[in-house]
Amino acid sequence: MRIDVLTLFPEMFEAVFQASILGKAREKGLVSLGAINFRDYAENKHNTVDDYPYGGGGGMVLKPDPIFRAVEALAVEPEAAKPRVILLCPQGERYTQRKAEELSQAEHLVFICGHYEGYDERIREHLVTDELSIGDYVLTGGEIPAMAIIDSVVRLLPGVLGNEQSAVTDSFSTGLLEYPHYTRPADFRGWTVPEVLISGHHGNIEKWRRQQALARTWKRRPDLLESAALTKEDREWLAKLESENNHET
Ligand code: 4FV
Repeated sequence: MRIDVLTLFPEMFEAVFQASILGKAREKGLVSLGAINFRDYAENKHNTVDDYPYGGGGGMVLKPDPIFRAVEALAVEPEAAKPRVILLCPQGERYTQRKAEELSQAEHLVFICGHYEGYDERIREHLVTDELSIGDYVLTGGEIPAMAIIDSVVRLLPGVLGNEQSAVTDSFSTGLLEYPHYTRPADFRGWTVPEVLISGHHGNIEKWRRQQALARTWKRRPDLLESAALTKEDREWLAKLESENNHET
């Protein structure tokens, strides 16, 4: 997979693209990661990439020409699939694990990171394929959202995570929140690890983990249960949780 980021602060991506999982994925050749300063594609006297809005009003608007030139300069091989061009903004589609799984199938992703009140609409209409938001809050720029999305997509690529299974059982990948994890020591300050996890009985361990994931999801994110794939056993366990909860209240 090829990923390019259009930004005014390419230096923000240097450490992120070299460290940890992303760095190893690059070294293994599983992904290529590039950060391009789209100011280099501003061909006006002062190299400006933003301008005042037509119609007046506060804030500056990202100009279309530097962005179009930067994307067109990515020199994608003619036979390569056209890239997904992703604009980061609060008005975008709310980013989820399902979207991460969808994007992980793409050959080429291009992220546009702005720092402005707005983006010239012609960028949205004629260049962008996806507008994404990482949450209902306003950041100073699209760089951190781009890093979050790139991180969540690259970890799903085959060969990136040492144990690919862990991506499958992550929170949200199963449609549920993740079950609790424990590691050595078995007794830490008197707080002990659940017996079942030390029993060596894999069937019981799997059942306990599923029940814990259901309970945690039921308590913290019941909305996820509406779309999760639940078995008859899952539903029986949830009904038990409900009845116990009703007796307590
Ligand atoms: C954002 C978000 C976000 C708004 C102004 C960048 C900033 C500036 N992007 N999810 N929340 N973007 O706040 O994706 O253009």
